[in-house]
Amino acid sequence: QNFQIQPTPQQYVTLQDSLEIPLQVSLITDKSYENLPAVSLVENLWKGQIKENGFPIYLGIQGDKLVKKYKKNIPNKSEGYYLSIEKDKIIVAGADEQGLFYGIQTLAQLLTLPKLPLVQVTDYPDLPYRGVVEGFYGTPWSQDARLRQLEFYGKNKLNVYLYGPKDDPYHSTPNWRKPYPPQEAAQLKALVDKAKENEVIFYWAIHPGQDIRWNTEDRDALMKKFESMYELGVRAFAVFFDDISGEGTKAEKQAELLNYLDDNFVKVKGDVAPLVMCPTEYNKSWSDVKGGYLTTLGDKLNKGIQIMWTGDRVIACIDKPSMEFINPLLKRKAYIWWNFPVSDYVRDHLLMGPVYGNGLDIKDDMAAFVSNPMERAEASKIALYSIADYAWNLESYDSDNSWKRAIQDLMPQHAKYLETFAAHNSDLGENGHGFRRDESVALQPALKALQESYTKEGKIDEKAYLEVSDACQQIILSADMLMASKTNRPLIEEIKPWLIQFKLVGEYGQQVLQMIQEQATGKTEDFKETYAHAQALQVQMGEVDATYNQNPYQPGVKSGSKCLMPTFNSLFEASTIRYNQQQGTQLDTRAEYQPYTLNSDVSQLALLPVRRKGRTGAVSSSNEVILWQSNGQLTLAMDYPRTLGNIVLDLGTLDIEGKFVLEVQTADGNWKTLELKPANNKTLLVAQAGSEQVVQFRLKNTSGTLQKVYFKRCSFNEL
Ligand code: LOG
Repeated sequence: QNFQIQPTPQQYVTLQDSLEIPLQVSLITDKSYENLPAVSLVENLWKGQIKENGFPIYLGIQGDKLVKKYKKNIPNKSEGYYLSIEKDKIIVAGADEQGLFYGIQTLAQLLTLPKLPLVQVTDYPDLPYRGVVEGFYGTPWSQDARLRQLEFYGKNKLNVYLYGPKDDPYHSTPNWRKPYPPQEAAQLKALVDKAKENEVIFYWAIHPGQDIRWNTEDRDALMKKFESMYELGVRAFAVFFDDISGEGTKAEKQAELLNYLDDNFVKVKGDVAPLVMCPTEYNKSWSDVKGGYLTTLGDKLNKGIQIMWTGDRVIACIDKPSMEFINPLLKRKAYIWWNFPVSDYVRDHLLMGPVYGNGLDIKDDMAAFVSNPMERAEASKIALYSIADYAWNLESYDSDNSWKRAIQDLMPQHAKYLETFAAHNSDLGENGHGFRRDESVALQPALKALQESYTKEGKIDEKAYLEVSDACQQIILSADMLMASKTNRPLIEEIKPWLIQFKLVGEYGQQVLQMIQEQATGKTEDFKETYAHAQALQVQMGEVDATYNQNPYQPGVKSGSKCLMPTFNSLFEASTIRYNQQQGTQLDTRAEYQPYTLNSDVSQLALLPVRRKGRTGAVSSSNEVILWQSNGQLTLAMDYPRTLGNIVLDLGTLDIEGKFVLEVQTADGNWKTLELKPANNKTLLVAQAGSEQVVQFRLKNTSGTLQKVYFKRCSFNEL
């Protein structure tokens, strides 16, 4: 693959000549730059080899005498730089401190080549803010992971990191009022320092909305918390009002608080970055324009305050129409919070495919583009690399090329294997938001041809067969090689359960191929054994799914779930059916079975997947506030009448009397109401389904008005 600067520069001119990499260099720069991250970076590149008579490197910032000659070459854009590598010198001239740093980052990339090419790079970012919002539910990133991230942001020219993990108790309700204990405080301070070294603005976010009271006491508590974070070195702040209900959601009050912080904290301190806020109506599908929430924010919030936005839906790609909808309401450019590759609502999947779908023509419409990533920090880097590429230079963004470079960057020695893995671990599976990604793209035609010719006519498409067979081998090889790889262990540790599963998928594919071969050629004895082998692999895949990553939300480990597994399962079933017909046998033909079906006219619930593990059924939970319309219902139907034990619900409230009714329909067709009782001191509710066999149960809003509730749990067990 050809060498390319990351992120894709605006202008890159190469002079078709090169230079031996200078072993010793001398820095010609201003004394006052001594402590700049850019200068430390150069010093690191030539550790101990910065000498009086070395190869000259000029480092300067627009306005300096030193780079006066290049005044015209330096882009007149913040964070821009001009880098010129000449036969007898190197010039790095930044439009500002950050620009100088990025110029050196580009130089650092060129230094990985065998020889240093003579080039002139004129470069700057399309968007003023680019980066990451650690804003997901689930285990927050570890300190080590965050330190590695910040360095990665520096390398990829990302300049913001917003710290806002939902499960950090000191970020959210009720402990947002309390200062961090000493150990956590020290760790945050270390992150702030690391961010500075990488020219990343470290935003600390607070999430007070669920229990904030709009009085001076809570306002002062918030100011005090900001003050304590300021003391740790934080110079950028955000307030998130997402996923809350009640008092805290009032636009008027939110704006008042933010303006107060802006006037009495940000402006008073003088060295604090613009405030960022996440609104309660943070996407179009939930916004009630007539209700006036967004227009109130747009009108009232001080002009310098940034407002976040996730697009047309919670999970959505951003395009021109999405920006044209929101910007006029906010009376400013929206600060995009892109919910990808976040996987806190599909925790059994890894999202490692290409980043695509965002408009390439909206660089002037956004104030920022930040990504909400996966709980798995290293695995998120494939997407983050491409997001950095996109946000720097939208028009030149090429998703496939960027994806391949990202993989190369993460695991240079084993890129081929990681690419195989990532190609088949991209989609999210069924989910409540209905957001999907392409998967197994290159193999799709062969999978389809093989499946169609065999299931329809019992014929084997030889070419497709060979291609799929080869892919299975590659899958097994990749899983083994990655598992044992000595490079990038943090990544391997994160994805290990999926590597184990991935290998089984490859092995299962091989057995299924053998099944259709043996069935088609009449090797009946061989078929029986291969069938048993395939079943044994199904059992093992089930065990991996039931053993690793057992979070209570979407437990388990799915791999190749969009194309590989459905094709293999269909071939398993088709070949077993054909075999049974031929031999008069009754081998079980089912590769997998779904006994429960969900049905709902509440749009946020309608797409939630249901799963069964052992004798327990569960509807996938949801993170956000559900707008449950009057008479709206959720029904769970059984494949045949089953005896249920408990039905457990968590709507985030115990106050359901007169609002929700839970009913079961027994085998005789009658409906009866079940009593929901509080199960503990939290918000869990339990009902006994009784001893009769049940065909379905339903939960209905009988209050006559819209209810705003959470949907944290809906599970049941069979007796
Ligand atoms: C949350 C976020 C979560 C994401 C994906 C925003 C603004 N808030 O539905 O914390 O990671 O969706 O589940 C959200 O997106 N709520």
